[in-house]
This record gives sequence, C-alpha cells and structure tokens, in this order.
Amino acid sequence: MLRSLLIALSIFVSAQAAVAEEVTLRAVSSFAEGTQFSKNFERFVKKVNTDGKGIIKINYIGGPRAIPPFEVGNAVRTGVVDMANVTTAFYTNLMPEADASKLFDKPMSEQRKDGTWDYFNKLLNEKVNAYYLARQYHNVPFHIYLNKKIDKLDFTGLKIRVTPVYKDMVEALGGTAITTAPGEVYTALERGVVDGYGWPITGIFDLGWDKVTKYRLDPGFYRVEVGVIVNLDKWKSLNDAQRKVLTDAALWLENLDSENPAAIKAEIERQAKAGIQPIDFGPAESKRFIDIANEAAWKAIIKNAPESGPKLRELGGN
Ligand code: 173
Repeated sequence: MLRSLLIALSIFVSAQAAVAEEVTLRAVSSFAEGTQFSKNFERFVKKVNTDGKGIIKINYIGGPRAIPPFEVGNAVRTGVVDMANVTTAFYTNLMPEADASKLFDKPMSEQRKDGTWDYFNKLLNEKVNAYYLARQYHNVPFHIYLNKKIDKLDFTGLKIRVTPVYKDMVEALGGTAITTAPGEVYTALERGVVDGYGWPITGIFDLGWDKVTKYRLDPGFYRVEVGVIVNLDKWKSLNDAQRKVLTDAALWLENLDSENPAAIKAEIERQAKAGIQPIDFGPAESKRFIDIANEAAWKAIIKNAPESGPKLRELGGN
C-alpha cells in the first residue's frame, strides 16, 4: 500500500516537473498584427508553439496597441516583454549603431560565419540587454513615396515622414525629415502634414496608404531589417532544448526571405494598378542617389557610435 502510494507520488512529482519546464515567453510586434512585417513573425510563433509543445511556448500579445513601436526596445531591455519582432530603427535610442543593419549586404548565413552577427549581437547584449535571434527581409529595399512630383534628385521644400532609416538621407537631399511611427503615416499624408514618406517596397496597402500616395521614387535603397530579439536574462535562463526550438525556428524564419522576390514583384504590379507612378532619373542619377544614401547613413552611424560604427562598416561590407 505504502509502496504504491510512493510510486504514485513520484509519478505525480515528475509530471509536475515536466510541466514546470515548459516556459512561456511574452512577445510583441512593433508592426500592426497581420500586416506585412508582422506576418512572418506570426508564422514563427505558430511554429514554435507546435514544435515546442511541452518545452517552450510564445504568448503573442500583439502589435503596437500593446507597446508603441519606439518603446519596444526598452520593453525588451527591462523584461516587460521577453521577445519582440522589431526593426533596429525603433531602438536607436538605446543603440544608435543598430541602424547599420540596413547597410549589411551579406545574407545572415554569411554574417553568422564571418563575425558580423557575433559583433552585432555583442553590442545588442550590452546596450539593449537582448539576444539577436533572427533577421528578416534582408532582400527587401526601402523607397521614398511622394505626393509631389519632383523633376530632379532634390528634396528641397519637401516634408518627408521618416524613421532613423531614412532621416540622414532625406536631409542630405535637402528635405525636411519628420519622424513618426507607422500608425501615424496615413493621417499625416491625408492632412498634408508631409509630402511623402519612407517605407519598404512592400506593405503600403496594409494601412490604406495607396489611397494617399501618388509617386514612388526609384530605385530602392538599403535593406529592410526586422529582427526577433529576446531579453538577454530570459535567453540565458532557457535550457538547451528550449534554445534549440527557438534557434531552429529562427533559421526557418530567415529562410522565408526566399518568398520576398515574388512578393516584391506582385507589389510593384499592384502599386502600378493603384495608379502609383514611378519616378526614375536614370542610371547615373540612381547611382548618385544610392551613394548619397549610403554615405549619409554611415556618416551618421560613425558620428553616433565612433567606436563600433567603423567596425560595423568593415564587417558589413558596404
Ligand atoms: O518606415 C519605418 O517605419 C521603418 O523604419 C521600417 C523598418 C522596417 C520595416 C518597415 C518599416
């Protein structure tokens, strides 16, 4: 009798231990739920919750209604949330040189081997108290969208909505940069507070911006970075099995970038159908545009981070 009671008790105790081992991470996205730059993260959450059953679970709280985009980095730093789908541009307040990720022109597979990821992650550990789990959309460029036609590469007199991604480039071309979160872009355009905005080639239909957009300036520049970052204390507290579920799903998530070329092609066609006209000043001016954009960005990064900026430029290969 006593023996079977003890056996039953030991089964109960070990079952409890297994339950206690499943860890739950609270996650947010800095982009609206279901929109272009949250979609793949949401697929990642599903995958982790399936593959990690009994080991690790993500509780997806949602988009910017939970935490405003420019506060997401700090929320991860302090552990208010454990994980975020967030672009570096939204946490340059904590790590100015994080903006360099838009200039890295090597795929993550290479960056993980050649020390770029190591160095970037080390900086993120120190400055944001976060671990850099994944980088998405490296093959998607940014563009400037306009409501006023320009006939040369000059933004003088134009007010353009920016984030840190575009600010220095817009100013280098003579424009006035006005920083807003994505959620304020529609109203700013509708009211004429801005004459244009920076955004990737994909995603302008999600929040109805096509209705308030006339032109797209070509070519695209830089590379989109939307990362998955994890509070460093939380990351360190995970066991090997839990980290493996996250790391495997992160590599899977990065591989979804292979879907981007087709999505970009479809988006360009959809923009044309919506009446958004491309503006293109030809090969020589396009090259000058890219050079101005790259130089303005590196100059600002190196000014704001005199130690790590040059090293990131060297590693990033651009
Ligand atoms: O324009 C933005 O809000 C921005 O910086 C960004 C960055 C990555 C993906 C989408 C937008």
